Amino acid sequence: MPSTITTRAIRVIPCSGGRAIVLAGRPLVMGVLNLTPDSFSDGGLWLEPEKAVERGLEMVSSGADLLDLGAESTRPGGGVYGGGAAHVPVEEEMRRLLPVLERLRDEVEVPISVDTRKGEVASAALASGADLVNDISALGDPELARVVVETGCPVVLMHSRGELAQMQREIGFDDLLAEVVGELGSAVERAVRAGVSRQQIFVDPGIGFGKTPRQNLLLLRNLDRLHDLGCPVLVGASRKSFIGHLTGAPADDRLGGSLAAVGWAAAHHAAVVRVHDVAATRQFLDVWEAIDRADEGRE
Ligand code: HH2
Repeated sequence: MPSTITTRAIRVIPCSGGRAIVLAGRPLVMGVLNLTPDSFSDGGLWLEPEKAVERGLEMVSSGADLLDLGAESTRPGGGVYGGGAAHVPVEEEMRRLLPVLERLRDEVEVPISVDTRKGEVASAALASGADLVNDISALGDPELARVVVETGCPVVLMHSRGELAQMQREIGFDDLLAEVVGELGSAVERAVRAGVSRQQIFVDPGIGFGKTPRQNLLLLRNLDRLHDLGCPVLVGASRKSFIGHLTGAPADDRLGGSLAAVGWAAAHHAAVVRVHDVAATRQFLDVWEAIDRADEGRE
């Protein structure tokens, strides 16, 4: 594996509420907290607000550098997920999200991201203390772009094509890497034209969103290509179905495969890894980083 982290420049990305994302050394660990009944690997586990807050606190004490709160599953239809995620109305998404966000905001220091495609939800979440927006539709909702511009918060733009219900049924890349990088680049330029600061944008290849298992592997294999876009890269491969496809393991038993993807992402300069298993990921990355820095000569 190439050495990566010792040469990385420190970069501070300010959030809207006064916190900041500090990129230096190993990739930051973003802990996934799904406040949904139907997420593909942990649906229903954290629906109860008390349990969700406990889970968020546990992830932070296990070493999460960021939390990502989502109140709408976005698993695509077709492929292994049948009809895909159910549509969640704005009011329901906010009902699931805001009480947990408000409690966690008071109790943790790390930046909190809201995983939403809806401007109205993002606006309420940012007003309730969220620090950044993670949008799998890459600002498909113009209202969401407006909210990001108005608050100046960081935003994750993820690659996907078409509607969630259809994207696994309509996979059609002629040149996977050129198209994913090109489309993400267009999303970045659209966001910048709408007024988003380029310095606030993360890009994400969208592992599992409208891609075959092999295409997911190829995107990870060629992660370096995403750096051409000049934005920090976030990778969300945790427990995804390409790991099940390779190994036969069910979604709640894919830690080994998820860590392989984390190691690969770390070796290829990812800035953030989005994961369900925070403690194991931190242990993996802390040891990985110690090996990478061993030449620096501290005991
Ligand atoms: N993957 C999921 C959700 N949000 N956001 C980004 N930026 N990148 C990803 O790869 C990504 C994401 C899907 O995972 P999960 O949240 O565990 O499942 P569900 O959508 O079923 O809630």
